[in-house]
Amino acid sequence: MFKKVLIANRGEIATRVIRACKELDIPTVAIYSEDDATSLYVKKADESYMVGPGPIQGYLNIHRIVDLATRIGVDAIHPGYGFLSENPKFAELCEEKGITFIGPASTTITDMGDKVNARRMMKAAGVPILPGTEDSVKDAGEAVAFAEEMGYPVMIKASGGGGGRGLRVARNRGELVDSFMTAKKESAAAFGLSEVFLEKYLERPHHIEFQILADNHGNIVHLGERDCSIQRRHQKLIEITPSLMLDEGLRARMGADAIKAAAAANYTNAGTVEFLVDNKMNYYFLEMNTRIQVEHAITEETTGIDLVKKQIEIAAGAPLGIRQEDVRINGYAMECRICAEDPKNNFFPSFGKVTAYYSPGGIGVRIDGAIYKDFIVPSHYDSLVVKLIVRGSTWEETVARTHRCLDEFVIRGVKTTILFLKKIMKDPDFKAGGFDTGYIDRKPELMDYDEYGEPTDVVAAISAAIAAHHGF
Ligand code: MV4
Repeated sequence: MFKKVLIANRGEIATRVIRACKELDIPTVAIYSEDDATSLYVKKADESYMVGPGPIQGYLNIHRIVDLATRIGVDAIHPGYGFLSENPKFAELCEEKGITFIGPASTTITDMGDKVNARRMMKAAGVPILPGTEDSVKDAGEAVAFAEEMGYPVMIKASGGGGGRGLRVARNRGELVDSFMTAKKESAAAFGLSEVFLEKYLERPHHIEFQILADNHGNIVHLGERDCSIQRRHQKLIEITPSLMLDEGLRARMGADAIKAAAAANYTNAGTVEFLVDNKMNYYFLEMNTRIQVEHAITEETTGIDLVKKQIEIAAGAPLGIRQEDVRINGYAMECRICAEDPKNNFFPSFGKVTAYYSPGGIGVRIDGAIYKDFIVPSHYDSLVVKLIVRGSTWEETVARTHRCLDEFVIRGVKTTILFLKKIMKDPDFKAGGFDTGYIDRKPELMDYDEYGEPTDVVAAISAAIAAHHGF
């Protein structure tokens, strides 16, 4: 096993990795920037080092991080999610310096990071992909020719993109010609790669992703799926497992294709195969995420498998030790991402000091977070401050329990998404499983919540007493 693991990340996921290392009895190293100096994960690690005064630069400084690791006897690095987690140059530098990158091979990251290439590899492996171009598209004329053969609407996607960046829908020739050059320019600016490709556009699909685990000895299993359709501007708000729309047959077929996808990519470690599913239950490979994801915990709750510990063990060369037939999905789990944002102000980030904090508890409740009373939510990073992960034996119980937990939550000093999430838990369409990727946009009434929360029983009782006193 590893002698010392460095976590090249911050916040919630750094804490999550430290917890896994402690259970495996592996010493940990945290890195931090100036404004994270007082963060919880920095104190929880066995050693911690400041890697940059600037907010973001330190966490992205490949050479500084690898040099530090080499100097202090670190033999493995966990990249978490975001930051360097899908940077093939970072994985490659680790490989060169003899430090184990806890993730897939740098070549796999490169292969899956290029979306045109990923489509090609999946098609060759027999995994269904959306109709689209085999190569990147050079000019608007070529784009129009493809679109008119395929039929509108089409989606223009950046080959170097992913996760919702660099996307455009074109519903006719005019829109396609207008969008094409802009898409290419934006893609060049954002990803340093101007290549774009076209796909047939699927209206209001479901986003279903399969969790896979693969070891260095050729064993691959899937741990079921997560429905991540509830998102806003490509930011996920709520994730659910298992999906309410899949039956056993479809789950088995998609799971087998997820494994096929992983095998085709020479995948090792934990990964996610994303699919779009239409309302006729056709499914298509979308992309592969070569990292641990924010929403991994719901899969841990229904399968009982600690994904981060598995990542570390796999990276150390251990066999998977799980056969597909051993994987059991128990009940339901749902994650609510609690963000320091103001939903009523276009989800504008909210930062500053947390003046009061109380987190829910009880049966089926898990809190993975990085905040506490007096914590100062820094302004430079992702606004995710705590994840509420709830397990239940049925979907109905899981929804009711999540609402109960959101009601117990107290976070003061910064605005959060808690009340908005509570509103979703009471929405009849949500409760009936009637959601796809268009859900949030279709429901402006979700913004219609009382700024100060629903009156609790106590407040209601006091109000009633006052009303009675005044003779109303
Ligand atoms: C699509 C699509 C419809 N048709 N591709 C958005 C994230 C990126 N990974 C791909 N995305 C989409 N690709 C085709 N051909 C619709 C989306 C999409 C979406 C996908 C998953 C979750 C939320 C979404 C919200 C809007 C659009």
